[in-house]
Amino acid sequence: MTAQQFVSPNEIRSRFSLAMSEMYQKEVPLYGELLALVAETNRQVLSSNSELAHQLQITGEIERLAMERHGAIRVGTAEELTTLRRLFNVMGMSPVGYYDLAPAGVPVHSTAFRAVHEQDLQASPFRVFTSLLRLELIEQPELRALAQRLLERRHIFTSRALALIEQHENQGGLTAGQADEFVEQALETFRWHSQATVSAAEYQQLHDQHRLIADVVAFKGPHINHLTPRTLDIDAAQSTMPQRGITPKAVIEGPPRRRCPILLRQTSFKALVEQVAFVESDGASVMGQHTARFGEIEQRGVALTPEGRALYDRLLQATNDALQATPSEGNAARYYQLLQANFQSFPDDYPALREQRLAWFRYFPTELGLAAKDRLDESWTLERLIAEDYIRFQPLVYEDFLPVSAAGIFQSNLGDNAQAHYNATSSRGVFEQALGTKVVDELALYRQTQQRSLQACAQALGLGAL
Ligand code: OOG
Ligand code: NI
Repeated sequence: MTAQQFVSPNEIRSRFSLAMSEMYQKEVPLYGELLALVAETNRQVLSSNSELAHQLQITGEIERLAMERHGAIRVGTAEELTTLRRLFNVMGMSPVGYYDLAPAGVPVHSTAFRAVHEQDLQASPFRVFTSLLRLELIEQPELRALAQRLLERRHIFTSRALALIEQHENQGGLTAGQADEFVEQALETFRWHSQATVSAAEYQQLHDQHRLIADVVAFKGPHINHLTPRTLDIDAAQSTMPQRGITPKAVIEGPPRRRCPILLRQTSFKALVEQVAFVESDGASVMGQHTARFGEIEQRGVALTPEGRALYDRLLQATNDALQATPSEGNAARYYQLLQANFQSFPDDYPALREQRLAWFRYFPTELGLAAKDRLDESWTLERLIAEDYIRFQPLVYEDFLPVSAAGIFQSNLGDNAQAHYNATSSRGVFEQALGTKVVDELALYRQTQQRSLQACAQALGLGAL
């Protein structure tokens, strides 16, 4: 079998992402409505903001915009997480970054599975925010034991999916027929099951400990709990949600609205109350409700360097300190005011962000630069090439997540009584052990992408290095 006969991981990921979206639209029709709203908003932004349209054309983001989405799942054991890593690997997705949500009162830690190279992200930017429940944070020993028992006896992957993962590992890829089957089989893991695996009383116990625990433990598998398309104007999308019968959460997570968007802004619609059936010990079925699945939208901006990120974290913290409360419906206006005021000290134009090394960029040679190629030599610095308009730069889009925002998204879908406090220390090592590998450092990825674009410029302009 030669590599040519295998379907590329990018192709499998792109097909899987589409299949997942189609499944979720059927499961949660409101998500389809959200997609329509985002498509309409993006059309309007692109037709009215030619500068942004141009920028997205140069970086190629315009081509991936319609396929851009992330999803989220939650699993319960190391074995489930390890197997998920192998499943995502078939689609060219690696675990990037570590997110500890315990300090924010959510008993999980997480990573994001995604493609790591800009060319692969361009082919399909699909990502999955994947959380591992921290059973050790369940206080009552009997409840912890119940959760463990339930998790140990479930099988979240079909046997065909497991066989195809192994085949991929052994032969180095999947053929066309195998890839089709893989997409179909892998999807089963993420499907919603309205039949719970516990009795109504057990569900209640798990739920009372933390709603998230019931969501992870009481069902057959880690149903996809939301999907998130990328919007170019999250404020516009948020404000038109109610016109389409969608109720958004109180505040948009992340940085304030800016001319040059940074990192990631997110908002979601409230999780749906859904009918589920519990199984009693005598086999009888009892109807009940479960609330977990929702829809989300996000606006992505430029990725920040460690310095930029430190500044972001500091300003967000200052905002929350000044608010002295959790952002909510009641204090939303004041929260936004404080956020805007605090972020005044974050430069809001790309040249300043670049000069102060707060953000990552990609560099592109201009027609002018290519025409001047023969006159250039090693004495030309990057700054001079930029000053002469021989090289231009574009913001490198943030591909990851934000722990404070993620906690806000979790909380808004867990109800008001879910504010828990955990003193557990961050345990990246424990997470990596469960995952079976170290997570990739996202900052190294941005640095490499920026560096590759400089190398490509140097080559195009006949220079040694930049
Ligand atoms: C994940 C919430 C985090 C995001 O976009 O930050 C998330 C979850 O609810 O399982 O998806
Ligand atoms: Ni999300």
